[in-house]
Amino acid sequence: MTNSNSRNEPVRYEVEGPVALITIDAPPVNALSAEVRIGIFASLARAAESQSVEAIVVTGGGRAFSAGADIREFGRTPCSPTLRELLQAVEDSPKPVVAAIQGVALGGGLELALAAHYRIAETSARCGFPEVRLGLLPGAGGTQRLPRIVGVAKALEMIVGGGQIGAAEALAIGLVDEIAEERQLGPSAIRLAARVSQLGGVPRKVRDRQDKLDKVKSDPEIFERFRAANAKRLRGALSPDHCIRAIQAAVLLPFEVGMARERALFDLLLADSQSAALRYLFFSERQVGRSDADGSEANPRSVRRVAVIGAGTMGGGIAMAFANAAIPVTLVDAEAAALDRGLAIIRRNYEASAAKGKLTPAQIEERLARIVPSLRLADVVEADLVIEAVFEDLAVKRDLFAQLDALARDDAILATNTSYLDVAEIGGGTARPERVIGLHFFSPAHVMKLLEIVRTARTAPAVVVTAAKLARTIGKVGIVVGNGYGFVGNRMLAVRDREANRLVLEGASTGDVDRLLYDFGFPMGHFQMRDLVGLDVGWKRETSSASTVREILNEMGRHGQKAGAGYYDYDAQRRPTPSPLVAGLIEDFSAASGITRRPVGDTEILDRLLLAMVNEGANILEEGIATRASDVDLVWVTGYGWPRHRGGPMFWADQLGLAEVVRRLRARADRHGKEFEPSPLLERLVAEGRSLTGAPRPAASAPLKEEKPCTAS
Ligand code: TC6
Repeated sequence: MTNSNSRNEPVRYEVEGPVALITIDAPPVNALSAEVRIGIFASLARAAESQSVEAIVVTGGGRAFSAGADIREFGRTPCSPTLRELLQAVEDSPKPVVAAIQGVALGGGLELALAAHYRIAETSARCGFPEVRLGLLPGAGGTQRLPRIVGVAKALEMIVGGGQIGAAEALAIGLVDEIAEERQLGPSAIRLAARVSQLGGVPRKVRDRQDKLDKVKSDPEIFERFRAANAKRLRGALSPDHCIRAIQAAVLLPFEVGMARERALFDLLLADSQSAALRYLFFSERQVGRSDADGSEANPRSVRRVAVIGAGTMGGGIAMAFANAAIPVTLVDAEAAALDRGLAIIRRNYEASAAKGKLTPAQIEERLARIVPSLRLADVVEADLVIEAVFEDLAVKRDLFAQLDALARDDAILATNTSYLDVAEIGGGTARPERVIGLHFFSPAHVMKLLEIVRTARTAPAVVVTAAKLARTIGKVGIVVGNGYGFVGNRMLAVRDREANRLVLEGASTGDVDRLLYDFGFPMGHFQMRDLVGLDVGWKRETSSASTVREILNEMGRHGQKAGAGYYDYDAQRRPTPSPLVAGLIEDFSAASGITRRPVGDTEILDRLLLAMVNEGANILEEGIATRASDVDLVWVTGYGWPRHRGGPMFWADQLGLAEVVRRLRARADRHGKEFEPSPLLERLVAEGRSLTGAPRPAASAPLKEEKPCTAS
């Protein structure tokens, strides 16, 4: 093979016999940055000019064919060759181009493969269009070429769904032409290229294929059916809708016009705050867990076995989260009946996943085998990490920690799953306060992504780093937070709860509050969420004194969804209807509390619910309970259903403009009390002209930027 590259070039050019091999070598994921585009463009020209080269293979070095456009370049002035220009050059190449896919071909990377004339993938390769998760659409021809090759139904599923498919499926649907055995991709691709070069003539182009599109012309309702079936996914988010429109354009319009339509829709999305929010979350998630232990260089310790104390809903879910990640768990409960019940629920949960096709029967047994039940607390001795998930009571947890301290190995980490209590106090009686930490899982713990990692003033950096690494291992977004009441998530929720309760006593209805939060994009409203969690969580009959509406509801047995009644009435399918009884009860409670009810407008409701949270989030940052504004956002997006396309409360506040946030908070403080006085952090940021997240506030309609030639940096 001849090779004429200088070192560190992001694109390599080699020649083997009649085939030019163009390799993208831009770690970590071969994103199609300006330098890479320039490199591929120049290599294509070189291959075109070469007398000896008859066909071209484009492939990726390292762990990806390509993860697509360089997301960091979005929003900057685009430079030429743009991805679209590059792909045009690939497709127009007079010599056939074969895309040889290993690792992942995502977004623009898959578009590059679709512009090639042939595609071959290694057995383990994965393909997908994740743009929708960034609030975008495949804007370099993906929406026009994919339906031409795999059909409209599959294209809708892949582009609007944003998931990935494996090589076998890619072959089955015609996305790739051949599969290569592992580590045989290079030679197989070169052989394919040499073979197709023998065919002669103009290489076939995906753009010229029409058969799959014609099929849909007799079924124009396919798009409306898809919208209806995916209404939940489409709610409030712009990009899934624009993806559908672009695919529709592929069916209705000639290729070039469809391409222009795709570009126009892409440009709209790129200028919109939803995409800015989703791109911000993409990078924020990758920031999580980095240099969180006070910048310490501490090394994570290995966690080979975990013990979970308490086989209730939380303990069972936590055990599943570890078993799912192939980490063995000892599940301890003092009562045999509770342990049996917990194990039965775990089995039921796995069987439900299997019924949805997510697990095989063998996988269920494999995971169950990793959970070893025990009635003896002393069995924690084998664990590197012990997590307690018992009743939320300081005395109970302190006592348990004292026992665990005596039974667990000296180097084991003791963790509490408390959602509000002081972690330092829980572990205060142990001889190992530096190995005490909070691991606040969210219910159901095997499903919810969020894990608040609570460090006390004495938790050792190595223990924090270990928890952060473990979070990644078990597929959680592990946010390191300080040890303060309710940490980040529940502290902000408590503020929303306070305002929601005040609003309904002042004259709003529970339905008003819930409708506005739902329309904002939350999966459900505040009172519906309370009903779902259970109104009796943290409630005790002995101490209940009808001092709040919630206490009264509990005293009436209205414990929420599971009881068929809470703030709402529920039918057998757990569908809510407003309860006239509860409405009357709230009115009586207002009167008894001396509150004169009044009409409360939508703006006031939303301001009080959301701005109160923003203010509390700023206080949390000011106090150092959260390290970064993006951590506060991730807590709310991954744990509490804040709509992703709004970025999180801190990002949302930046989009409103902090000066506006402070102005509205002051106005609310005048009317509703000092709780709304702006956080000192907000005041300071406004004075300094800065934002919470570092994100600039977008112009109302960002002008499209002119393209300029790329210069390699
Ligand atoms: C598109 O293509 C649109 C085209 C139309 C244009 C008109 N760009 O996730 P990891 C970085 S839109 C820039 O930790 P993994 C990432 O930030 C794009 N950077 O690794 C991180 O950097 P850090 C459509 C990127 O193995 C590092 O790479 N494509 C990009 O867990 C490692 O990432 C996508 O949406 C990128 N495209 O997962 C794909 N991708 O170390 C997005 C990654 O400095 N990427 N980085 O923090 C992914 O889904 C995953 O990164 C992965 C690898 C599956 C490729």
